[in-house]
Amino acid sequence: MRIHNALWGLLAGAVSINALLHADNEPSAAVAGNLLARTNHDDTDYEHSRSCHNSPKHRACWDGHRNLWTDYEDMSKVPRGKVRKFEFTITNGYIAPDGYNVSKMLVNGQYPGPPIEGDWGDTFEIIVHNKLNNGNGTALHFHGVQQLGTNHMDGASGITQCPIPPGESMKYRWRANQYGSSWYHSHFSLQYTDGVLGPIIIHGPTSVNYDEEYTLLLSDWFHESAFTMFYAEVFGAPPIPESKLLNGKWKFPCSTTDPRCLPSKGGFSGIKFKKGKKYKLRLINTSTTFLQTFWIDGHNFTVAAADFVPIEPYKTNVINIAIGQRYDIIVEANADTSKQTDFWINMKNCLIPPGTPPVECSAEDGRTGIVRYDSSSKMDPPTISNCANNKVCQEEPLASIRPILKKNVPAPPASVLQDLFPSWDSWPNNSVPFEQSLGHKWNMANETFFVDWAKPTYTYLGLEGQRKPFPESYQPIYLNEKDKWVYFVINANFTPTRSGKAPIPIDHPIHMHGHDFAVLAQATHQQYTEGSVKLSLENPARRDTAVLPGGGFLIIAFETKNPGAWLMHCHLAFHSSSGFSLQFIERESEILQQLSGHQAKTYHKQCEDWRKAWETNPAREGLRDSGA
Ligand SMILES: *[C@@H]1O[C@H](CO)[C@@H](O)[C@H](O)[C@H]1NC(C)=O
Ligand SMILES: *[C@@H]1O[C@H](CO)[C@@H](O)[C@H](O)[C@H]1NC(C)=O
Ligand SMILES: *[C@@H]1O[C@H](CO)[C@@H](O)[C@H](O)[C@H]1NC(C)=O
Ligand SMILES: *[C@@H]1O[C@H](CO)[C@@H](O)[C@H](O)[C@H]1NC(C)=O
Ligand SMILES: *[C@@H]1O[C@H](CO)[C@@H](O)[C@H](O)[C@H]1NC(C)=O
Ligand SMILES: *[C@@H]1O[C@H](CO)[C@@H](O)[C@H](O)[C@H]1NC(C)=O
Ligand SMILES: [Cu+2]
Repeated sequence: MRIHNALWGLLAGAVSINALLHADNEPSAAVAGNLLARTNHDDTDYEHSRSCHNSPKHRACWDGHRNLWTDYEDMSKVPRGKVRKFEFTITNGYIAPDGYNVSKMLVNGQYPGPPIEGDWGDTFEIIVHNKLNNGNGTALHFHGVQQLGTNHMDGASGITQCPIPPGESMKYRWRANQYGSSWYHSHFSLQYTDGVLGPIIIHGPTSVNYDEEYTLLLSDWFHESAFTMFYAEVFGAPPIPESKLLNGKWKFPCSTTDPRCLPSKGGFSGIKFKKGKKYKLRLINTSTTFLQTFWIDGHNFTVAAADFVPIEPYKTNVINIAIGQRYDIIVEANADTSKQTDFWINMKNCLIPPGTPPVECSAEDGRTGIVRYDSSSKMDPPTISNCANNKVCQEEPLASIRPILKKNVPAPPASVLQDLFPSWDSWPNNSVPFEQSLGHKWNMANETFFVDWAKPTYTYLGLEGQRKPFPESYQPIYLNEKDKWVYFVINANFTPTRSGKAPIPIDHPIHMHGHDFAVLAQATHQQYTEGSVKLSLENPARRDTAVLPGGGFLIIAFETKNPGAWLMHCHLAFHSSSGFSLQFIERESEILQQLSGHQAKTYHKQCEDWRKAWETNPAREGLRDSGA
């Protein structure tokens, strides 16, 4: 992906960022230019289709009485569904998805792992076998799934479980109150970057009609192990990916004299279009480092859902997707096929800092996959575009994300906004002035997150004996009042840190477990001060991942409706691993009640086994990451 050296230097903090910052143009104008007229719903009769069955012409309905307007956060209103079973074995293996042979960790021998697929309201049962031979534990998290009443199935190691020790298994079971597109991934250290992930597809209503669908997993890709690269983050900056993958495929331009170069294994993923049909594409960003820009040559599209939340449709021809985010888009197969029948699907890294245009058209090859109207074609399309219409590197504007199921947020008294600012600390000794420090770790709310896998949050809460006070590095934020709106500012604007150094202003995709939060405000390069910003309270954007723009702030709110220990972290995996994380302890007295006696015993046994396995694990001596 050839990001130029300036970017590396910038990330490493070695060059002045001013040169790049002055390029901060007026993003709103550029964004508006890209945002085509909103649909008048002329291509969907969804306002009139509340009581029918889901079909290509009636995607807003579901089963006759549930539809796009059903409150899916109320489990009693969700379809009953059936039980869907999956069995995943995690192993080590060699793969070459982009034509370069690398050692990774695989789900059922493949990357990406097989889909978890079913319908709205179904119960999903996933048995995970840890057959890794490198001593790694594992744990599966189901990204964006709210886990209403099943916090213990959240798969966060060090929080809701001890890791699954090598040679052992664990069964997850949860019910899908939401529907849409997402992904599952390991929540053991940096393991998802090394391959342990796959799509989650939950069929339900959609705010735009379509005929058929495809799932597109978009990812950056590294040729080294994430565990090795972690040192690059701590002693410098997040490593730059070598490659990018669309559904686990790409062509890396490697040197054929390199024995790891296997060009015959690389290639482009293709999807087939039939003229006149409409396709739902589930775009799922499973990246580790970069925000990406996505577009398809010769096509416009309509955005129908953001994360697990159906939205009022809007048209565009290019979209930015942060790590962990998803968009369901509907593309009409109506391209001009008189000169070509193959079209590039493009994906480009967004340049950091935010608000700047993408790398010049020539700097990075945007070609990532192919749409084919002639299914027999094997040709590469003639290139139409290698730049995304000046799309700036910024999350989709909040005003575009208007949930169909409307929820308003009560205005907060200014004093209740709690500041969870990110910052840097010197590492390994946080008393050393930053300039003299060897490395750094990330803080959230002035503390570096770190959990002991052998003593998860649940153990401190009293699942294996007495309730004990948390160590500071567990960063619990207690939310004990029931059904109450809580509000947080995540302020990245040069907050004083312990070591006196402010982090370089780049975008951080903030993800929360157990909730869709409302996004009340989002600003780039701007200081948050009380009362200085008008909050969006009337049906604001709701999702599980939103960007904290570089040097700016993000204000979120959610209702304490789901008891549990829920992580909130940066989804740039290397940041989360170096401490950019914290946890909410929501309605503590109700958390452990969710486990049956049998489940509590299983938890204890798995922890005992993990503690035993860990004693002889050589990784004990190395630089350990935050855990989650
Ligand atoms: C990939 O590399 C491993 C280790 O060197 C080797 O065993 C394996 O055969 C290679 N795979 C291919 C397809 O060449
Ligand atoms: C996990 O496996 C990687 C190699 O794939 C190794 O570098 C790392 O130390 C292991 N970590 C743990 C905690 O076992
Ligand atoms: C996925 O997210 C990363 C990180 O936020 C970003 O750089 C990348 O551009 C995104 N991919 C797409 C296709 O939007
Ligand atoms: C995409 O939208 C633009 C602006 O409305 C329009 O000019 C163009 O013809 C559209 N392209 C296609 C393939 O529909
Ligand atoms: C950490 O740094 C401070 C200030 O330089 C020093 O006084 C202290 O001894 C150091 N601590 C350790 C454990 O090295
Ligand atoms: C962060 O912590 C340090 C020392 O623990 C303290 O001096 C400083 O005031 C704190 N900063 C904020 C903004 O809370
Ligand atoms: Cu981050």
